[in-house]
Amino acid sequence: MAISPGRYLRPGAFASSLAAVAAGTLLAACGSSTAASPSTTASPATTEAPTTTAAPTTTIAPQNVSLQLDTESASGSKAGYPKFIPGDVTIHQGSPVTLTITSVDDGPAPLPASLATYETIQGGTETVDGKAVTSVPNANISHTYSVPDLGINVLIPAVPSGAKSTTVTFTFTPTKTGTFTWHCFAPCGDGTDGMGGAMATMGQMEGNITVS
Ligand SMILES: [Cu+2]
Repeated sequence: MAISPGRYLRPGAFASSLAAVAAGTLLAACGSSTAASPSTTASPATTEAPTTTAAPTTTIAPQNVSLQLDTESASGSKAGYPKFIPGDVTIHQGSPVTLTITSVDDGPAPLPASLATYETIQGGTETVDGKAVTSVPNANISHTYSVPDLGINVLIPAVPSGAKSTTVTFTFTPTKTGTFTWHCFAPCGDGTDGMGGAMATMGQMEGNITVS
């Protein structure tokens, strides 16, 4: 006679088995749930800004160039001074350029008769301490910022007594490209004619102006 295995199960053993199976299923379900848990480190929504590709334009904005004309270093050394800072500048053709030159030099250096052509403002409009000017008396010229190849001549008067600095603006529109030399033509350098030292040194009273 065949014996049913079930016969020999202790009372309650079958229920225990069921409980164990159920628990295993639950554990399995739990584990599987963990494993299958979707990654929640989704990258943040990348809301890209609309591409703003501006249409090409041929209009160049007005340009501002600031120059400082110092007579000594911050520590009071006069070696290498006076000079325009920076010595070299780059500008662009075809739109107005405003040079703003702030000078602290209160010493006049009138131009000699041989350089009288540089006693007049040329090639642009100038202001001195906010006032439009069309000339500066030669006796009061301290420096010039002259670019003969661009037809511009800026006059920088001596700082008035009682003032710490003078600010000159000069607005012009370069009409050709290239690298040109600017000079100061006021004899502010060394030697009997004032044309040595700073006047003969690139980076002091002469330098390059590049129009691109
Ligand atoms: Cu000078």
